Amino acid sequence: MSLAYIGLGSNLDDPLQQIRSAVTAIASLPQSSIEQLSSVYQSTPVGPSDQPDFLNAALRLRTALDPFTLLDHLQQIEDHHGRERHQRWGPRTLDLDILLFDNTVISTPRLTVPHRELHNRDFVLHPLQEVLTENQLLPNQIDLATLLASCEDNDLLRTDYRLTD
Ligand code: A4P
Ligand code: MG
Repeated sequence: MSLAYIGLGSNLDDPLQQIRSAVTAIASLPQSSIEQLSSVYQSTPVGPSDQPDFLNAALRLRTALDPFTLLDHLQQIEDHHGRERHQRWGPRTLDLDILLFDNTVISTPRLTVPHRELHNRDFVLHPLQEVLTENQLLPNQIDLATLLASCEDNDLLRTDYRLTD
């Protein structure tokens, strides 16, 4: 079994509902179970600024799937949520990123793990902090506090929204 850390983001078509529904879909993936969910955060967009604010969250998944099969499943879930791929860093109904997968490093055209923008993004690092296990390593073994101190500020706000009842 492995531990995968998944980042969730949405800024179109009722983002909270998109993220809740993605959590339900991830919870029913084969050979996998969600161990922990983060709070929901609101942030201003990175990338084109003429788009709505984002909601972001993260979760820890215990899984027997390999990283590429997990990515297949996550992309299917994105597609089922009306994801259209037009513009890099543009608006989206649902974005599911593999942030970390155990301490595995993957560098292929289809999949890069740890996620290549992880260290730059407060809207990824703060939710991730809530779901990390103690012995999980971060890129280059830098600790989370150091990463948080040096990443950009996207007016991050922790909301009271709940992902489960
Ligand atoms: N891919 C490579 N590595 C991974 C990985 N670790 N996890 C490939 C998931 N996918 C990975 O992604 C493009 C390709 O990346 C996939 O086909 C997969 O094979 P995409 O989601 O289709 O498109 P994209 O938007 O061009 O890239 P990406 O990487 O998802 O964008 P980002 O970097 O995640 O940025 N602002 C705020 N405040 N909050 C956000 O959540 N999100 C983005 C999207 C921009 N601005 C944001 C937010
Ligand atoms: Mg993505």
